[in-house]
Amino acid sequence: MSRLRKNLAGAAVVAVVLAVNLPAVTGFASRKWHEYQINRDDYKATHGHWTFLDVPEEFKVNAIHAALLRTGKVLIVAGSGNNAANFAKGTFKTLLWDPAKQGGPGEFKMIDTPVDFFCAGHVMLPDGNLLIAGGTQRFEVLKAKVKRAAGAVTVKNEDPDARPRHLHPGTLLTAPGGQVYRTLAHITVPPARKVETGIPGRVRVTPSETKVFVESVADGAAGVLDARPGSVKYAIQGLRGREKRNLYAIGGGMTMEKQDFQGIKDAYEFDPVAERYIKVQDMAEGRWYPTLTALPDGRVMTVSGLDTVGQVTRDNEIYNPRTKTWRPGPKRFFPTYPALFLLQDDTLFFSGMSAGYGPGQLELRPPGIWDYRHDSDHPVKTPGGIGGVAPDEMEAFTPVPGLPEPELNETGASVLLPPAQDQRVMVMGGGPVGERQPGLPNSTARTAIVDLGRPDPRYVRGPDLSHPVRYPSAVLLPDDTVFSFNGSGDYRGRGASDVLRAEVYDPAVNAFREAAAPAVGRNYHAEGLLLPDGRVLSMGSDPLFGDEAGSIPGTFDQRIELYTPTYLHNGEKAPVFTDGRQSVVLGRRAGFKTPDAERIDQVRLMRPSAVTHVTDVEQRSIRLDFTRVNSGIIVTIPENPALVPPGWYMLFGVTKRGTPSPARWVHIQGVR
Ligand SMILES: [Cu+2]
Repeated sequence: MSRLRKNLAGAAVVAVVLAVNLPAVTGFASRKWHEYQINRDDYKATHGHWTFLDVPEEFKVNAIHAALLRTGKVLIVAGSGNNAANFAKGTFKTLLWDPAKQGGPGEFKMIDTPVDFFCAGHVMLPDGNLLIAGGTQRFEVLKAKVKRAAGAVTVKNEDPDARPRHLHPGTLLTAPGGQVYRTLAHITVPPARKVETGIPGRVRVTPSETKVFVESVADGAAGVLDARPGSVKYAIQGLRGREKRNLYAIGGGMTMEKQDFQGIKDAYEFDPVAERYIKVQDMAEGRWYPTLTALPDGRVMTVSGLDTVGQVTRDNEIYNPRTKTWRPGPKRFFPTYPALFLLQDDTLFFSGMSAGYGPGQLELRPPGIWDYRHDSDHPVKTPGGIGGVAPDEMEAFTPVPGLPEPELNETGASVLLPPAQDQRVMVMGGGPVGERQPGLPNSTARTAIVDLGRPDPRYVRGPDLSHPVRYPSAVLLPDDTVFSFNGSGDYRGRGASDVLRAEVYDPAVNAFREAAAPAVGRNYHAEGLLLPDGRVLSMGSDPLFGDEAGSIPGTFDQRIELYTPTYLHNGEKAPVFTDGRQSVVLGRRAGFKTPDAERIDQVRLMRPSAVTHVTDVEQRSIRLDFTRVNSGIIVTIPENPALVPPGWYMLFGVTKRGTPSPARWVHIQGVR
């Protein structure tokens, strides 16, 4: 550890001690001194400054998802807000915040929310609509509350000439031993598929498969069934004749274990101009904790998530915004909310970080490069249960070695470092899979960086964060630094482990520098994003407990904070753009008017964030070549859509001292 790093870490510790561990007796004086310190101009110029956003009571929501729209407004999605009572009542919330109207009328607006988007995935589409897919079908049932044995089955139909068959919830299934189970959701079972074999008169019939979750009709252990996955054939009651022979269910054991959350198949586009959700085709799979990544042609790769029966799906799907429909994508297992970035050679990089669910074995979640266009996609047997990976599944996937502390791969942040042309991904912090793992720390200060432009990329350790944390937020800033803040030392802030931490990573010197500490500790279900005026929004936090001992349940923190980086406190007048092109095709040039051309040293094109659960695969900052002319600058947009996925971007002009202009929104269009 260099001396500089030691000093930085020391200073950060002092700041946190001041902020959180004030003894009651000296509290008042210390707080006053602290207040004075952080409000001094020279402190703001070196550390930045935090303020609270004043949110009227009726607009307070559980901020679980957030996206910056091309109108400059921020969509803050709660859905049920991780609140089972709201879920039961069907109370789903979305808040729209307009930073440009701060303190004025129309600053906040509630948006009608059609389904429970809690734990959906989201991504910007080329036209500026936000695709939001998945959400909550059913809350989890903890083991202590499980009253009846339950499990997932697959209903099969072997009849290619049958009509689609609807089965109501409550449909009864009988196991060979006589135990009876009832289905818990509506399903529609399609007919079997006929495939020509090439031999005249002979077709091969592939039964259709539809998943459904069932529970025992009998209470308690009477319904428990000990069996291997797929080994039990269940008869569906009430069927006769041909239907009875062709329609049945296959499943495994029925247990009294914890029942996981289940995902919905629903997908919507949020229109930022009409300010409403528009229903599009359902996905084939239910998804809860999926990741959506924009592809160069405007389509969206959608992976992972808990499906309609609460299992991590490996059936990925691709959304086409032109037809507003879904097609199956190549099958591949990822843990939930995987950090999956588009690289400039049109492959996808999984950083190794994820949030939430999936088996912990490292061989099932290696970081690596997925050549999704050349994935063979033939059905793969999955030894070892759900999400098992057969060897042939690795053929389109090149693992990237070298990640330090590889077992600490959950709830860490991942960013494509600025500028995106460098093709370097950094991971920060994180913890073990699940609540805790024997022999492993509950969180890490580790960072690691991989240069994906190299022939054989591997992770190398970066400078440590000032504290070990899970759930760190990481936001790209227009001056090519990364703002890293918040997080907790333990699972969901347990043991009062929130860290009032903020620091800035500068890729140019590969080091962190301390920033002003936020006032609110934030852990699970928290997020941050860059605003068009260069500030950073910070919100959400969903602690498991409300006290250090863990004796009372936690409450969601609805307070919102804003961070003003040092570059807005350095005394320099920010450059401004007064006019310019609103729409530019990839590879073309475009002029932007500014009286500050001489002072503009760098130009960045920044894709707005769509963030949840420590996962933001959208934000990226692209360096633009430019020339100065009399009345402004002329920029050149790179021509590679895998570097600049089509969509709306923020254009920032940045001075030598790092002061950004307010952003100008530019619509980057693909070549048709
Ligand atoms: Cu969650």
